[in-house]
Amino acid sequence: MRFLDRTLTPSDIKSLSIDDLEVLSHEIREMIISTVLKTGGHLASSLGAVELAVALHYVFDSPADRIIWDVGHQAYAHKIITGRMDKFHTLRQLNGISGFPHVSESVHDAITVGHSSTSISAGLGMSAAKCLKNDPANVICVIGDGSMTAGMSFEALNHAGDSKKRLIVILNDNEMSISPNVGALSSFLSRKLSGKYFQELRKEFGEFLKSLPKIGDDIYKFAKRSEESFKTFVTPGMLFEALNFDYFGPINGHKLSHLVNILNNIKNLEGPILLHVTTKKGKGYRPAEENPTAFHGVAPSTTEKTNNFPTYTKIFGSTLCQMAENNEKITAITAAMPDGTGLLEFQSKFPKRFFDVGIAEQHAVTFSAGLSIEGFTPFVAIYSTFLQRAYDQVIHDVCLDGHHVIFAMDRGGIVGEDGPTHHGAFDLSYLRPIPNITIMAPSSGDELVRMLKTAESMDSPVAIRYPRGNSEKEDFISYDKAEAISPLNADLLKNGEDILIIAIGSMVNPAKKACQMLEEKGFSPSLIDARFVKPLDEKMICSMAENISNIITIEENALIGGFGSAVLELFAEKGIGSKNIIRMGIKDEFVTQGTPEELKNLFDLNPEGILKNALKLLNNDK
Ligand SMILES: Cc1ncc(C[n+]2csc(CCOP(=O)(O)OP(=O)(O)O)c2C)c(N)n1
Repeated sequence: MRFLDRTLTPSDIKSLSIDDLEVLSHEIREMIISTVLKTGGHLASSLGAVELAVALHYVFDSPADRIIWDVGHQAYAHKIITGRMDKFHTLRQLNGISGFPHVSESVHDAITVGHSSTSISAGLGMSAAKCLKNDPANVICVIGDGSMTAGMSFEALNHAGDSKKRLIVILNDNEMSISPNVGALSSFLSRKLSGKYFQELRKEFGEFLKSLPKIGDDIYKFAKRSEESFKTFVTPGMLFEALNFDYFGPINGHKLSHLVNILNNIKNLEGPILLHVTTKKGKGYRPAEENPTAFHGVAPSTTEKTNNFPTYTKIFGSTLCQMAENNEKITAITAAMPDGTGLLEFQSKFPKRFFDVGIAEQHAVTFSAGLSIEGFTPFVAIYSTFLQRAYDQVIHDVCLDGHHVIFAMDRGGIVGEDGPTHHGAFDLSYLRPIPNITIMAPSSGDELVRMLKTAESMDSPVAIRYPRGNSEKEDFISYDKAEAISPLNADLLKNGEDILIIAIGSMVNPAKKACQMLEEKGFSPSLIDARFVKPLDEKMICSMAENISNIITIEENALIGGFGSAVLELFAEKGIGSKNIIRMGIKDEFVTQGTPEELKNLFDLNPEGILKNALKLLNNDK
């Protein structure tokens, strides 16, 4: 009988032998591979953390002991062991289980996650609370070497070292972020792993000792002490010990016997502990081991390719390269996502003007302000959801002084299966109130090229937000042929009398289709592609709205504070008093997971939904 023939809970595995745990890990790995190749998901990271999850649940008592998975994309084995095996096939689907730990799903998910580098802060908070409650339970944070590079992790390490609270931090070191990990910390960790540097220095030191004619007691003790401090000096222990952590490792994170031993040993120690574990990303599935970046996130096997048209990401990356050929001031910045944001071509063509700063969105933004101050034109390529982390830097370091930094915001709107932590649902709302910024959203691939050119020609902060997924045709306009949009104006696509639809970005195309449907029903709609969220083309919007009483605004963004709100603010200011206005967009809730289509349907963000709302207004009018 297989262990996974029945649903497991953590208590089921406590009585197993180490050999049994090995077999269980093998079964879990098989289940992860076969399921994720169907459902899609974070395959390589989860395969690397199977033994870690098994050992943690074997040694600790979740949920009394809190196990916190940083980002949470590596926690599939944890899900399988904590009573979710029978739902595992619903991973990342509408109404299925989440791809990340989620508190509503299990008491074993200590906190809901998806964005990186939060685990040590959350864990330290829990540990401080346990201290106040005299609760002796453990708090364990599992964090990857990529996530460890973020400022937030260092802020937490700094606080943890000072507070001396009981906290176990497990550094899951596979030398990879999504792409190979970058930065000084990463080189420091891998230098130790190769061990060459240390081995060579140690050999030299030993030979030096041997060359001494006679080693007296004192010299010997001194030599021993020196070797100890020397060892600390060249190991990652140096860094963590300096922050008051007791450092253990590195140990092989796929050897269950080692993991179980060391976890049992450190379990009852006082103060902050750092256990350094080395793992292989993609472990046990050859294609993922060989290409962990490609298997970091895999698409569902059922994904129907709607078309092979270039994605907005691709159009951005390719246009930026064309731009950089002509303008040597163009620079590109990514926070550990060169692939996802479409910058690989730029990286290889213009390596000196390309900056991967690690998972450090705040730093990426202020670093770009620095580039701009020195006369460069930085394009910060970033997912909408991750720019949230750098809000203060956008306001304080870029917009306050009006620096020419361009935010190329990918994944604006609903992203799909990654769910609530990853939708770009808020950017229009959070950027709109900031003075000096121009906000654009293209309705097509060609428009994106024009907007990039427009942004290049400006001299102030700009955000261009575009959706995940494909554009609407096979090719896109080349940078040379594209004309900057000047003056900043909207596009009147249809000039009818019965209803005015004002759409932005990804919602322009569905609105076009809805207009056709309305025309087929005998109505005469107007349609504006607003292009700019800030500043609005007040002249066009107001002149149209003054003559048409039925109005719909539509956006793939939160309704609160978004594009529709901007239009209503404009109407209030100008005294335009139409009562028949419907704002369409994302309601006041966190959007769940599912395919983008399923999720857009929930909010009527499709041609049929727009038609339905339009008919509501038109029928009331009669
Ligand atoms: C704030 C934030 N920025 C970017 C990401 C995208 N992201 C998800 S996982 C990941 C790499 C994490 O690397 P590591 O912690 O080493 O884990 P591994 O996948 O190697 O196991 C990145 C950049 C994120 N989730 N959160």
